[in-house]
Amino acid sequence: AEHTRDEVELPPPAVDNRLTVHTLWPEIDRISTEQIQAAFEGVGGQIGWQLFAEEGDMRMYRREVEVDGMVMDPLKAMHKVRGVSAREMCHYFFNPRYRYEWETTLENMNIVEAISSDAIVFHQTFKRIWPASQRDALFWSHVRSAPQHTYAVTNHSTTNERYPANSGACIRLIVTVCLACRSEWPPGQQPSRDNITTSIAYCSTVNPGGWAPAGVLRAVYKREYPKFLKRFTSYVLEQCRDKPLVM
Ligand code: 16C
Repeated sequence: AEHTRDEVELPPPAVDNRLTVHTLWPEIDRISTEQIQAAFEGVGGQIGWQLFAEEGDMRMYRREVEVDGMVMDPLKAMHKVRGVSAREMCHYFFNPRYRYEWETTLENMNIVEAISSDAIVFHQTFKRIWPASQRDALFWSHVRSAPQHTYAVTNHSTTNERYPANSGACIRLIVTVCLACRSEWPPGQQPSRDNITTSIAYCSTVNPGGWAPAGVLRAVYKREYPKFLKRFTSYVLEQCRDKPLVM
């Protein structure tokens, strides 16, 4: 068979057995299920969600949440992209090979544990935001398929003895992120680059882990989230151009 792309590296259509025997599996399964379900729930009826960025089909909402003066605003973004599948979107978000190409907040990324084809533990350091201390994060990342032509990546903070928090120059931040994607195409047709539309729901909650000025944080948030989602979606479109659609 002819392979135009490393198909073995694409998000698998079913959970990898190596993951289901790992000690993190019960947590990964529970949190991923919750996150994917919540991702497609609207923000319409819910109190407190405010629209803060809108461009084309992209809409970003946040809820102002402070705990002991620390900003932990949850973010929810909706977008629509034509010409790429949910599986392709999640492939580029999950696979570390592409991360430096679209992730502009990243300073350094390390693979702590490659659990399976669909789960990896990462350590990342981020660019410093003046005047706060630099941040790092340690999180598992899991990609899975779900009903209705859906694929999703969930990232959630964890711990590891080899990577203790707050031991060096960095303050450890705590993150929960879900990128959930659902593909649609006209009934009675085969999906193709010309007729497929993928709806994206991106949810993120970042606890800065220690003091950072609220005003600076909200300004960074407002600038960086739209920048990320626009950059990431156009990166995937560019990568997929002239390649056969992978469902
Ligand atoms: O989901 C995204 N990326 C994934 C792969 O990297 C993964 C990452 C999650 C970590 C998100 C936390 C990022 C904190 C960055 C702090 C430094 C920003 C410096 C920028 C200045 C040039 O799931 C895409 C993530 C897009 C992140 C947008 C920025 C969010 C800022 C939230 C406030 C962070 C508090 C930092 C305290 C100083």
